[in-house]
Amino acid sequence: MKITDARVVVSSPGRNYVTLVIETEDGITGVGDATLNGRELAVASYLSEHLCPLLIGRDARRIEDAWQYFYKGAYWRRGPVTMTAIAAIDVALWDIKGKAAGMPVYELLGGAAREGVMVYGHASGTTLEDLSADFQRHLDLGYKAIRAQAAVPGLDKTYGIAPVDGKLYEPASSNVPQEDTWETTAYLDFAPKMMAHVREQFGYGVHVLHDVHHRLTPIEAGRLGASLEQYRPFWIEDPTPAEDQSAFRLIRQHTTTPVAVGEVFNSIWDCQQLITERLIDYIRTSVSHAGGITHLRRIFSLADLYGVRSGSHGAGDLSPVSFAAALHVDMSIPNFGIQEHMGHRDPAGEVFKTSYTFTDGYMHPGDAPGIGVEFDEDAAARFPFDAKYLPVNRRLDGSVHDW
Ligand code: CS2
Ligand code: MG
Repeated sequence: MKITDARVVVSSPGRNYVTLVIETEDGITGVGDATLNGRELAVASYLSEHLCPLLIGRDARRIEDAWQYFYKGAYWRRGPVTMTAIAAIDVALWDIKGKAAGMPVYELLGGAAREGVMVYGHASGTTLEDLSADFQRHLDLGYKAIRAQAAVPGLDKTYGIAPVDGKLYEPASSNVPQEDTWETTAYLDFAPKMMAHVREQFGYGVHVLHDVHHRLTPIEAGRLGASLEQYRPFWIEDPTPAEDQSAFRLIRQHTTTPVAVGEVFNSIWDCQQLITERLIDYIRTSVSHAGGITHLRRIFSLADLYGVRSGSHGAGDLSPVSFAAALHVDMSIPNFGIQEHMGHRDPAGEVFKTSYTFTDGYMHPGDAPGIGVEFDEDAAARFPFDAKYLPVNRRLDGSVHDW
């Protein structure tokens, strides 16, 4: 099954997405998501200039060989750009294999290990009252798990607060990086109050998650975890930057609050110590930034040996293509934990025709052959790329901090 064409489509239906389209001599087409928020054109160029020419003539059925060829053949291994590009190829080839077999990809991965995939939505508010209203809205939609984020009093901008017009939160919203202000003490004093408020309002029958977004030192993260234990969060996410995997030992020494890390990871090596030392409870690596379905399954298999469960990233800047692929992986693995489901801003649905469904807090990828997403290139052409940057965070003294 020779590959006859491989092309990159950069478009902006609601936000920027980079989509790889691979065609075979049999007329079967597969798609992969190559979006890297704020650095989209780097991956688009890596694919179109360096990898797509090498795809032509390859056998589309040889997914593992392609993965090894583009990983080891790069010489310069790992990194978000390389691994997002490889991920897009990998997902597109799995899409083709499913279509050729007439089966949804999860069937090729061993079939359904569950009836549905529990997802969590994003509730937020500039005040605790607004957070409660958004939290209730997600409960009314049927979510069993909801992330809670609220503006920190005294800080003019806080991560994760959706606009009041009901649009989905989109951090990459300006054509130069927005500069946010951060003060850890104000956050550490406020976070327990926010969690207490949510539990007082909604009880303990719903999973409540919280994203710290890389902003604490390890000992501050241990203090946060300890202060939240009585409110039983499902997890605290990215409590501290994870380049230093051994730093998580300090967090474990101070709290039993579950820890989730990994959305910025792009290979098994980024999380090997975190998993094998059981320093985390959920690994958040995504199908679009960690080398595709092939590599993500390796990471989750390693995690399974150590009692670590999956909790994949699923923000709006991962396109419907990678969200669909994520659901196929989620359906098939034994150590599934939870799947982030932020949704996608209109008019993404005009470009990505999806098969996945949401019912009472659970999602299913559908049984369309492949990953179940039809990509409308003509529609994509109506939404040209619109360069946007993620924010930069500064402490009150003006020094750059983790965003
Ligand atoms: C966030 C992401 O959803 C999350 O857990 O950490 O929305 C993250 O901020 C974006 O993906 C960055 O592009
Ligand atoms: Mg996050």
